[in-house]
Amino acid sequence: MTGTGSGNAVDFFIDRHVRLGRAAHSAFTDPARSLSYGDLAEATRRFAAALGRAGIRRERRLALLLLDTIDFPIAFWGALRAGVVAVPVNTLLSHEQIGYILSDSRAEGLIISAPLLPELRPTLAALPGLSVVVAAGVDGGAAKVTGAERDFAEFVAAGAGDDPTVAASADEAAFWLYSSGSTGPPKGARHVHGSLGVTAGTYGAQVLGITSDDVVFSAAKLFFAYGLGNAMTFPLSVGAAAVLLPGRPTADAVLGMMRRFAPSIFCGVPTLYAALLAHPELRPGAGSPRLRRSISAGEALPEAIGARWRAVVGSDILDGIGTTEMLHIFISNRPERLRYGTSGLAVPGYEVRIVDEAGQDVRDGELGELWVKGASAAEGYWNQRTKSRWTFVGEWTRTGDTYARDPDGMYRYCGRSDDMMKVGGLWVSPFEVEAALVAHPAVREAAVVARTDADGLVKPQAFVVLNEGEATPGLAEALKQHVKATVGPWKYPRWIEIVPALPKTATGKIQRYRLRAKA
Ligand code: 3UK
Repeated sequence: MTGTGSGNAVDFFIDRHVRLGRAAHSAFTDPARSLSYGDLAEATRRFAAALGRAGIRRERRLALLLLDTIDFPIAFWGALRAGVVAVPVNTLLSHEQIGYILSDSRAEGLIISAPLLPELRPTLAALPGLSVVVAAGVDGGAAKVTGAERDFAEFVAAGAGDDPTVAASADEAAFWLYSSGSTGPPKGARHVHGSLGVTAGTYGAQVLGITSDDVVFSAAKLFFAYGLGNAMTFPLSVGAAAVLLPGRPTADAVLGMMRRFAPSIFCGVPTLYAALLAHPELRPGAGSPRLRRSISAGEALPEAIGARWRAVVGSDILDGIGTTEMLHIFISNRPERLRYGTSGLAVPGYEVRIVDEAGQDVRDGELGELWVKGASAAEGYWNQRTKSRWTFVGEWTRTGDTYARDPDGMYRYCGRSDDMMKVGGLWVSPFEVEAALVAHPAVREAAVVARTDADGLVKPQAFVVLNEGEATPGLAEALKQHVKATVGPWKYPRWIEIVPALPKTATGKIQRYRLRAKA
């Protein structure tokens, strides 16, 4: 897939377009600024050179805690150009979790959106290995920096000079993406340069059918494997453009983007599609006269949402399943082969199996764990050998998802084989929410289970046992705020039921199945 033989992904995704005379074509636009392919080639060269001057060498880690603006692709592809490993971090995580990821990855540098910096300074001060902090103003204005911190525009400008592009191998580490599990800290999945081209050649080319005329808008953020593929890998693979939204993807903000930039491809998660369908101003094309494809991933798309979207917006939503470990989507619906309520068929380039506990393929209609094989799989998790050996089994990757194959061959999601849930496309561990609830002085015990809301989407529900005399009005609201503030805004229990005791087994284990039945 490469043009000149360099396995460095920047050659195929950026420099090739400049060689082919597309330097003036638009690559990225955010509400404040835009970047052509030529600008991107130049800015990533300067950024890569600036990393070298700042002492960040090949194979070392550079964390990105960035809102979606044109600075994200500059930092991400600039790092790859230099052979530095980019580590995009979820900006919604708690400071504690961000601190963990920076420390676990041994990040030597951090590129951070300026609005996120003031609150994070105490966390950063406790990381002795972090030597370079660069703050990026969201609209390109200079960031307020103190001490050794640098401003992004100034950092990039200082990187003029020789071409810093390294002739990386396609098998060389390019970026890590952290993913959380039901137990233990988040794990950094290590991805190589070549995997980007693999996802572009499979899902990007064959399911999206993306061409240079497309304009992509992904409400799912670039720090997420889903957003990274949607709004960087796929458009850059064909010389197309992406539009970026730095703020929260509320239904209002998303419709505003659709009207202003008229994207042809829209990428969302089921919760957002439900919010858009509830918006009084949703119209055919969802505001964009050019809309030709809508895709969904992150959690299962309820059948009713797909059917309502088709009726109101006038085109289908293609649901597909991807994972951080596989980088992007490997089972998907396609325009010519779609059935709502299923994830579709294997994307060409991937093989899937549904296996029982003995590792044998199950028959059609029977439940088993979904395994997947494809060239975009991560190399393993950083410094987590036991979890790596469990997940990456030779050429196969275990998903932890329970699936069945329908008689027509379509793959149907049937839940997780662990206790994890996806809420708005983001992971929630019930144990983490329980721990946050119990840390509140009013709560003695808590149990959290998944409950399906009126749209068919999963949200956490909590059952709590209170300490003596703590049942005050407004407590449920206070507990929700407490969970939002301590573990993440999307993780709070949407329903809180106060119970005198939790159902338990003789050995004292919470009987979650009884709570699930109640929910
Ligand atoms: C669940 C789905 C049912 C499933 C992702 C697109 O979500 C992504 O990656 P994560 O590592 O989570 C993976 C897990 O999420 N899931 C994702 N999509 C679906 N369940 N239907 C779906 N369509 O449990 C899976 O194991 O956060 C999505 C592209 C790249 C990605 N990394």
